[in-house]
Amino acid sequence: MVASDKISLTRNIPDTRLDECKYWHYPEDLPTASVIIVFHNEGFSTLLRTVHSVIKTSPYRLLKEVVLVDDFSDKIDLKGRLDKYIEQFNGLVKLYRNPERLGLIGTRSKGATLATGDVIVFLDAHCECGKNWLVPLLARIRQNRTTMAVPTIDGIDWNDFHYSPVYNKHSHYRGIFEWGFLYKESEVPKAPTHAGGLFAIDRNYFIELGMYDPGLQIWGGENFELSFKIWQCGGSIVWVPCSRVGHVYRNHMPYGFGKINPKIPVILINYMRVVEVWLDPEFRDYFYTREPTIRGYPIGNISEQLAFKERNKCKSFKWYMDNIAIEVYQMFPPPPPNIGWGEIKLRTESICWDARGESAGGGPIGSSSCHHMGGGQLFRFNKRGQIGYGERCIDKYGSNQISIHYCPVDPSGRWIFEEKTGLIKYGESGLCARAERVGGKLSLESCDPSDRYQSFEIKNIKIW
Ligand SMILES: [Mn+2]
Repeated sequence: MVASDKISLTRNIPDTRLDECKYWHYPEDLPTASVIIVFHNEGFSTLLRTVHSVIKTSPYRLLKEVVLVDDFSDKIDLKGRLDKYIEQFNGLVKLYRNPERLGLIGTRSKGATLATGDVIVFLDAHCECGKNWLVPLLARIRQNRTTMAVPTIDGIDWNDFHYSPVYNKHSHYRGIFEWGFLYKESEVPKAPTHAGGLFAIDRNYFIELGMYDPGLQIWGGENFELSFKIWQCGGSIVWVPCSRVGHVYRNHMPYGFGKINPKIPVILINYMRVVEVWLDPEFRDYFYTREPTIRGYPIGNISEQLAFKERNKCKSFKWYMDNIAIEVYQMFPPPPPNIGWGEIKLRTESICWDARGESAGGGPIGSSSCHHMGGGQLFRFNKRGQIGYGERCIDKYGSNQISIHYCPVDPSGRWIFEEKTGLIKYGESGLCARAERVGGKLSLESCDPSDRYQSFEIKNIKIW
């Protein structure tokens, strides 16, 4: 915030568009737009810089209003000072406040019902809009009202607010996903998903879609829900290269989960709702192979969502994979089933493999007392010899250590679990994993079935 506070609320940012964007002609009779900005304890200057930037870069006749919806912030400058500040906009900027915490997703849906423009444009509360960013989005929606139009996002540095493109200027990208539903991107043509924060959509179409599933809590997964729903039920998503919006990428998530504190992360509950509604059964398994601990967790009532799908004769997830998200299979092949998941534990002692806070490219992992809570002690051993840890994989490190690596595209590995002896062999190298009883060491040593520190079991854990 110190950096943001020092920078003008009406600064100019670089024009990062392709040259051709400067010469495109757009129709005159475009729909009007309501820009909706939802926030919770946002910085005063980042929020107001977003507002100023929207107004400064949008044609006056097309910008119906800027709708600010405060999701129950408690920061003092977002109270009276904010009300006072927006008076200068003479009613163009409207401010609504939730009487209690509703979450980002619910608040966005609420913003859509409060808006009065033909098109709603959702922006995060820490954005700056590029030159003529709004018109190319509205033009795509004018052409087809069931198209969601997504601007191309530039980066604003959290530390010094430096503005720079994040995408290669002459390449075009699109949003996809991996099987744990971590959001990913790949190069164009049409866009199977969107990152979630910034997009334009016809307001009535969004309402016809039932907006976001009201069972999704706080934030997370809503971009997939809306993407799958749009594509499977006859709409489309396009990324618009001539529309550029800068977004502050932060190294932390200021939008916390408030009082809700279930036994598994809220995001995973949201993902489960999306999986159970929009994925065909065989695809659901891929997700639960990646997130085995949550299978069966109660996700509330989804009958409304299923009825919507039925009523609108929405297409199958297989259709979506075969026609829209075509590169997901190549970039993230379906994970083979796990032969075991949970903690990798010595048979004779409560000592478990432990990632110890390491990540891909970091130092060796080790072992520590089993805590049965997952986290750094949660691994998946698949049928094709790969040991997974979150979206990463476990492999050899140096001559005889073990560490976390980026997974190869092919979901296979060199590990062999020998059920009878409990040995975890590293291919045909003659090396096996060995956990020391003390000192937290985990290494690869010459296989010795009589060494009880080489004899493991893979034991399911129950986290809820
Ligand atoms: Mn953001």
